[in-house]
Amino acid sequence: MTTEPATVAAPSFHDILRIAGCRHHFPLLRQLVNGKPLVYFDNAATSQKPQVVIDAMVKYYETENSNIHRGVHYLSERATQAYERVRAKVKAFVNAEDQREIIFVRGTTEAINLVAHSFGKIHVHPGDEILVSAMEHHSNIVPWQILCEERDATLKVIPMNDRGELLMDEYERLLSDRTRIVAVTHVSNALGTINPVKDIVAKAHARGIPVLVDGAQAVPHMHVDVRDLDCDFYAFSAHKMFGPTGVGILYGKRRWLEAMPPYQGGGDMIKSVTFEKTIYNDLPYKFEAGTPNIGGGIGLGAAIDYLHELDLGGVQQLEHDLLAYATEKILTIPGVRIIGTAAQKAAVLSFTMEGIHPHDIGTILDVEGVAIRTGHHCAQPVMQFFGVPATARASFAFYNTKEEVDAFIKALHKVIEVLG
Ligand code: 7TS
Repeated sequence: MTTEPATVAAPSFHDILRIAGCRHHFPLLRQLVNGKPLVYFDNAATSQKPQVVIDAMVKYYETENSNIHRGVHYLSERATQAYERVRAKVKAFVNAEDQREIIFVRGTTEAINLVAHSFGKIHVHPGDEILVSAMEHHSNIVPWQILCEERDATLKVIPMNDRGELLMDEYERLLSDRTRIVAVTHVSNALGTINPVKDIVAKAHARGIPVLVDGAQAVPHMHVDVRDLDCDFYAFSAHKMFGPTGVGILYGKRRWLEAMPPYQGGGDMIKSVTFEKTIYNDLPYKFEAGTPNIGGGIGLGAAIDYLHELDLGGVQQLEHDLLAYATEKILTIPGVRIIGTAAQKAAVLSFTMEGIHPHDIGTILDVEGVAIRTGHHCAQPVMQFFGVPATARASFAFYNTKEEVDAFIKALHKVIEVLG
């Protein structure tokens, strides 16, 4: 399995056609918005769900709903087995070595908070340093800032160039004897940059430093192989990969997870409790306190099956073509500035239009049935770096089409007509 786009085997023309034909699996996409066919270009915020994912969750609630890991009755055992089967699917999906390395969490945000809290508690001390990149989502900045404040440690930042690519020489210079962890995004939600995470991991490991990768924007678009990347932690959310909200995954290498203290206390994460002493459960349950999002987990399992059928190599090619097409078209519009022009990009097109606030672009596009996100995308430091308060962002999924890009471009012309 490969992780970098350049090395993914080219999918056949037939595969591309087949994937493009999968659009009808998504019932939400059939609706009109403001009397116009919906163009959903806000996939980086959350993707739509195929019917099989919706059906799997409905079936779970109709036939299997029960609490897990605690009942001896029929339904509880069925629900437990179904939920644990999803863990096995996730393990295969990211090619983890061991099922115990797969922790169910609420999403990427919780996964990173878990590591910052639990890893930080034993490994980060006064004077230590934590290294993040200049293009992180707030969820991969703030948990580390909280930790630094608590532990009297320092947050260091890997800089980027004006295309939105990390400066790898600077990165190497920033790695020091005081660096306790590197936390970096695989794909930037605000810029689309695909970072060379394998190289980032190798350089950190050469100095014995572990690496957490924020995979929220990577898993819907490319094969992720945590053993190939050799990362120590990998975090992602189901809702960005065609699954439900409220569930996500923290992958962690066993040797780290074994040594880390629990993040939250409660049911399921214990072996025994007395008022004098509690014995914690084994991995992965040590990090899974309380009743989890069982129905959401079932939906995640269905989303993984769906992606497996789809073939992520083909998805990547299709989205790449769509991004190239949209980029070419948008640059014909006067006053457009693309924010994020890295050589390696995933399906994100962030832009500004001269003299027009991004929120106004979003509002007019909405009237035309086109859904994009406008604002700082929870990446305010990225906005500061590029000297803009906000951007408009179109983000694509494999079910989007060139006809939709045309509708989007037409709507942008309308923006100029109205406000330009
Ligand atoms: N990391 C990245 C790179 C993200 O893009 C997001 C969400 C998160 C972490 C947080 O994920 P969550 O599922 O825990 O919320 N990004 C976006 C976005 O770009 N627009 O809305 C949410």
